Amino acid sequence: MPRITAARVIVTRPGRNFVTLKIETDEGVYGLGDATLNGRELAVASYLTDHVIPCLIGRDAHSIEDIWQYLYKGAYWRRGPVTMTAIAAVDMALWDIKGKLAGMPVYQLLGGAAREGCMVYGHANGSDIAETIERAQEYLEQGYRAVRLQSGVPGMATTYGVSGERFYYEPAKGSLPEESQWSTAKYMRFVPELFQKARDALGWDIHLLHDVHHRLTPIEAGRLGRDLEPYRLFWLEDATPAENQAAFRLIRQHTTTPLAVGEIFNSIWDAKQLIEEQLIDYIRATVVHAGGITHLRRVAALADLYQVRTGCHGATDLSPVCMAAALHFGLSIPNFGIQEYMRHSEETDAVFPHAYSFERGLMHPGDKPGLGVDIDEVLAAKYEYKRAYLPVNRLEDGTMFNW
Ligand code: KDG
Ligand code: MG
Repeated sequence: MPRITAARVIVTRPGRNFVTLKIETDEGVYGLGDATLNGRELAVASYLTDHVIPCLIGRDAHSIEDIWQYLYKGAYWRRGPVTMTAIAAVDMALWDIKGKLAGMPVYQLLGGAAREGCMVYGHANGSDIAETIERAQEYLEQGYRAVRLQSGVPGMATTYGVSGERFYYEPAKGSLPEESQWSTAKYMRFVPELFQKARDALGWDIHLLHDVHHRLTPIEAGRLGRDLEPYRLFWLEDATPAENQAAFRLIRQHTTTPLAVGEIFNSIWDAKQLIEEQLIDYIRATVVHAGGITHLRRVAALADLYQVRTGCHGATDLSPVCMAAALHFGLSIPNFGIQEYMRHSEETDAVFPHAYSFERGLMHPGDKPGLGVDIDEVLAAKYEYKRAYLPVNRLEDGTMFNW
């Protein structure tokens, strides 16, 4: 039995902040887990260091399910992003260890490959429609089969998803939260034109996606979904905040545009009604924020009963360790839909050397034993943590709104 002998948290900032858990065993094998919660990183680091790690020492590293239940039920305080991110980090690291000891990539332990690779979508964003389409064309040239389109909206100083960066969007910046502004009317008028021009320029062989980022009411979302129906979106994401799962009934009554939700979910309970009532088509919960591979498999199994497919969150604030875990998971489940892939910076990739790769629009986790990701701790130590917040958002009259 491989015993856990030590565990520690590594906080580093190769381009952006990441929190990584490293668990060591008496068999000389170690595992890595991503524990990054954007804008609240140190809360998870402390949860792990001060409360979780002391309970891990001496345990059987193979007992993944038992350790998961121990941390979930044993805390008494269930769920929540900090708790579930910490549990996810332990879970990922233990799957990594099990794979290394078995001499197999994690997807083999999960049942083997159920497909050639995981279809991914990239982020095309521009200050206007022409620039957004130009970026999308670059993705097509690179072999992508799916692209998310976000464009600056005329009359709005800032828009969610739009940045100066070419292949990704990095919203966590200020040492205090930046303030952005929102106008639902301007946005709603503009988005159908973006997709109409995108279809004219890009054709119909590419999947197009769009993220509303929790900004509409259910009835507004229903109308936008209906206005976008002619352009056959792959999905409309986070159309309305989803604390009230029943709200999606209203959207569903008005549109056949497929709906995706759940990047901020941390447990199966956040999605239960959405899945059981078939109010969504894609569930976006991912490994790091939703309790690890162990818990996400439960979410996917429930979703499969209702023909809901996965579409895991994969922005740059999810480290390469999470990306690898998501690919092992996605490759092995029956109801994989798509995986978000916002490329990491060169600094991030250098700190986290990894086996996963991209080819013809699909990603594969690689065949190295475990998750196939390492951390260069010497390099990581050169990048000091710096506080960075996600922005906040206000309506034009100053009312605090959803970001
Ligand atoms: O940390 C928050 C980001 O990951 C999120 O805003 C990105 O909405 C997002 C997406 O779909 O990637
Ligand atoms: Mg999103």
